Amino acid sequence: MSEMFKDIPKIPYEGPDSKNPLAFKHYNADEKVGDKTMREHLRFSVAYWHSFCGTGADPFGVGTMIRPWDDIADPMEKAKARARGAFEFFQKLGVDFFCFHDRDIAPEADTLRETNRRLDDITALLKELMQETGVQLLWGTACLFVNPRFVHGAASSCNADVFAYAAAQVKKAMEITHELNGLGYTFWGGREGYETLLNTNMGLELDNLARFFEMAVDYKNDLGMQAQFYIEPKPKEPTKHQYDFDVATVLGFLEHYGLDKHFKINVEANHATLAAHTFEHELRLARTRGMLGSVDANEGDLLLGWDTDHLPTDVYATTLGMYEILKAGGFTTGGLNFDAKLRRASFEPVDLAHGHIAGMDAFARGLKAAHRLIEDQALDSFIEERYASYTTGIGADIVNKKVGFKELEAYAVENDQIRNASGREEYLRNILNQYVAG
Ligand code: XLS
Ligand code: CA
Ligand code: CA
Repeated sequence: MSEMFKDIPKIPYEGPDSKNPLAFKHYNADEKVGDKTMREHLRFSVAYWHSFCGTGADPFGVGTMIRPWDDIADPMEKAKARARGAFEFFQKLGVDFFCFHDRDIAPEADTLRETNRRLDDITALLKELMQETGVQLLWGTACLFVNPRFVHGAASSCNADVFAYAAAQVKKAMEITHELNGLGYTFWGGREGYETLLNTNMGLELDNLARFFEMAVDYKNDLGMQAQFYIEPKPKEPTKHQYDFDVATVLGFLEHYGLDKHFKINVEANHATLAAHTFEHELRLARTRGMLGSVDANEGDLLLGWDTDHLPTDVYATTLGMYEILKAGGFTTGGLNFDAKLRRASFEPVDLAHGHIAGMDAFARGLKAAHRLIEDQALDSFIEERYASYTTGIGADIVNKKVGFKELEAYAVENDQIRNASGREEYLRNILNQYVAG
């Protein structure tokens, strides 16, 4: 097979002193951190849509990205060349996983039947490429938001024909994910939300969304599919109010409809900040409830109010993110999927390498720092001490549900001269700085 990304060599690990821009300074795949290698901890994945389908278009201008398959006119030949290019890139970068939407891998045709036939063709090619390279599918998903039929949403559309079409599309996307031994299947809300309550039956839309997920769970059982289902929260964009607003909202939804045992959460860093949370807040809440499944590794620009999907470079965020992931026991089916794109002005193929090297090095540094924070109990011992009042006396009685308001009142009147200890945030930030600096 002829080389497509000629400007991108195989990316080696050269260590922190290297000046080679096309080398890792921190991500050393086979180096152990604790009892696992970096490769095993981090489980990097490249997002097909941004890296191989993204054009760089924005509301003010057309696409800018230069890709090796640009001049191929036939859409299926182009899709096949793109697939070969994608696997060349995965191998040069040394990642073990990728993720896709159905419409990223195969272009939509005029009929659903023909679209599905095209998907089968490309799925066969992906299967070969996966066997040749050993690269695995972290998760698959369906694009239920680009085509104008989804203008009012998919499972939450006011139009039952659209609900049916979306079901057919997800059924097929699940089948190809299963065929490719995908480790997961993600539901991101797409246009499942609303613009104005003036035209919206919120109760019916939420019930329908739950019905859609129930059908997906049933079909997963029919297929004998093992993949983990994920829901990916996002608060806004494209709709003003997305139903899967944040982790807390998704947990409430899943628990209300009795669906929680069938799903885990795919936390995206940029969606966390759009919801006015930190990345680590969303991860902490998901892990506290045993629902942390996978991560879309990117970062937003906090000066902008939209989903900019930058390749991540903020080592504080990767450290605090990896801290939560390690505390959750690490990934099982999930991984770190770079759902991230190049800036419009970074249009050369080699920029794909620079962006992913930056992301992988940032997470490698985060992993090492988080591992040391945990090993040294640098934060844990402080937190343990801070809550010590709940381990004995009245605190233990509260935790063990031995007391109610009457007993607590009797206690409080005898103990009303309260002394609190400092929260020492600045002291803790100093510690974090030390660990991030390595
Ligand atoms: C969009 C989402 C999307 C999902 C997959 O904002 O991040 O890319 O991850 O549909
Ligand atoms: Ca995402
Ligand atoms: Ca995003």
